[in-house]
Amino acid sequence: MTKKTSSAAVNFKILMLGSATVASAFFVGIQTAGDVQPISLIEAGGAITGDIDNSGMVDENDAIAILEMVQGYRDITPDALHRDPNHDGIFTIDDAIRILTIIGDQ
Ligand SMILES: [Ca+2]
Repeated sequence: MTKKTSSAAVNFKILMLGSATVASAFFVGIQTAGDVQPISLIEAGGAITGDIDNSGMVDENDAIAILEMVQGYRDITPDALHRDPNHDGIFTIDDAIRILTIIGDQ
């Protein structure tokens, strides 16, 4: 009788420990979700997303290049569009902001 009660208590503790583990893992997942980069800088094909001027790195010149294309001061090439930061197929100020955000985080 005593052993049965003890076994139930152990099972309850295990259940509570399991629940706490799941809850804490979920909480940690939510906390770290914001740390994930919104876009991947390097694609499998070798073209670097955001590297608009094809210099081999993403820097402020890429943001400037996008702003120039948005304003019509620079031609939009298919190669540049292939490196579109948010992959929506057009260049907007949002793309330049994404690049500046990435540079700022580094
Ligand atoms: Ca875009």
